[in-house]
Amino acid sequence: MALRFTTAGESHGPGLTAVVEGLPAGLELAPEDIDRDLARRQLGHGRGGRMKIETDRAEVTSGIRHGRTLGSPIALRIQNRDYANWEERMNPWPVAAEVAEVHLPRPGHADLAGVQKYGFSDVRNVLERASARETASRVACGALAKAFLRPFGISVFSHVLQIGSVVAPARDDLAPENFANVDESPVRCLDTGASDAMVEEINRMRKANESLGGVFEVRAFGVMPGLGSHVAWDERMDGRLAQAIMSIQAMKGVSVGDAFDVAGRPGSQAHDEIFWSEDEGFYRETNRAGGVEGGMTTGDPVIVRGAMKPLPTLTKPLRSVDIATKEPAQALRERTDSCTVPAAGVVGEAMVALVLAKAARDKFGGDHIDDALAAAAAYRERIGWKR
Ligand code: EPS
Repeated sequence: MALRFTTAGESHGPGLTAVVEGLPAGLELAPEDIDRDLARRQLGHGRGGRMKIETDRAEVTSGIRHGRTLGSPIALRIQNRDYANWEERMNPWPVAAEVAEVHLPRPGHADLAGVQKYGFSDVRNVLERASARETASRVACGALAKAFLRPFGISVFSHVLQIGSVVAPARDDLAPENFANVDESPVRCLDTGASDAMVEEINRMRKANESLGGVFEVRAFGVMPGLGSHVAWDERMDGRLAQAIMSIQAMKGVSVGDAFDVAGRPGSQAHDEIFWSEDEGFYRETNRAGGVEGGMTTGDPVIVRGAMKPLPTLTKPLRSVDIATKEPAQALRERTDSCTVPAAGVVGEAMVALVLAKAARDKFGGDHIDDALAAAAAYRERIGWKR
């Protein structure tokens, strides 16, 4: 069965729900596997008041028994603690109280196109689902994908490369151990100097009522060659990674490997030459391709970046129009975060893990995790992959 997942839930509704189908039976899992990533997603300098209210935990209501998957759909539920403060406004059923509608769409948000498309008079009917609160569900699903990838030797990490105008120095020497302490930086940046400058930039811009975007990078290590395929457009790994990253709220760009830099180089400096040795088998000395060639993984780390726009809820709102009166007005002003690029990196890890896990499920099959691992071992043997 193909790996797939779906999420449900509004930002201030009773809770978030996710269902992951297609993981094999017998996979070992602990509650911490999920809750650790949920907690990591809540971190990061620049979050607003909401994160003091929520302590995200996933309740598993199906698909896992005594710490092992059953092969059946895994259902997860994450409570919105803030619902206690929104019970009238977000109740699934009619309430006695008069609930004011929101009529001020924010430039950059789903608000205006959403009310037009779905025929609403209340922007809240759109913004609640468009909110990045939904990414908590994705991170929970991604934690399951990471647990599936782990016995194959695949690990997925992320770090922040840019916040606003502060750019961390580029590094091409990163290994899994370099990410051990990345969450200790308040902006999840590996460079201490840049990390401090990013925190300052957030503080400075927050005082000026501004929000900030930036760039994060996800790296997956231990990925065997041949996940994804050149044979069909929708099997291509780079296409799937791009869709997965772009589907994260507020993303405006994605790149795989050296991407936009490669576009400006001559061909001789754009590719990764191929070598072979008895010890290593096939190997490359560079990874400009970001671990994907011809829509398939190459065996080198998969490297994907996401470019995030500044959050569109501004404490000094932009010009907009009241959708009821059509009069000029300032956009909705709500409690908000000023920068969520560090959290977006954690969401990026989840999405990349889900894409790789799906491709590994497609390639190795099996109803029990041991079937899938045996198929992967036979494949490694056939292609002589030694890493
Ligand atoms: C969000 C706005 C903020 C964020 C929220 C996403 O929520 P609120 O409007 O309640 O202050 O905190 O993110 C989360 C709740 C979360 O868990 O990440 C938005 O409009 O996207």
